[in-house]
Amino acid sequence: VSKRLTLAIAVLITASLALSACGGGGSGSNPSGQGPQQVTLKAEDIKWDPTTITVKANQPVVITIQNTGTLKHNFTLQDFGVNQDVDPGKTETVTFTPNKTGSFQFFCNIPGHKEAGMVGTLTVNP
Ligand SMILES: [Cu+2]
Repeated sequence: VSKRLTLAIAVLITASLALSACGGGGSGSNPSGQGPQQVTLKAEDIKWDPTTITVKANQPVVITIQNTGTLKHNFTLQDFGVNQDVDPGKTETVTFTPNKTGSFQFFCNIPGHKEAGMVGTLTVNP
């Protein structure tokens, strides 16, 4: 058996292991026994409360956004493709799975709000 073939087999085995580890889906298959990471975020006129969110990578995150202000607000998290409007007095939820670690900016995309301070930081830990 050539070295190259051995390597190819090793890669295949690793890939199938990784696939089976991610498989399963559905409820109750989370090895840590926890559900999604739940975060509640308030959109106020004109700021976020809290302004920092910390989550773990590769686990679903559910953010409940409560607009407690009198203006329409929006939650944008470009790095993970999240863009959700929230009307005054309304609550919306967004779900995403952070697939990279680091610090990412979230903000309100209503004109002027980001500039006025509706900016926060999502930290994704390994
Ligand atoms: Cu806003």
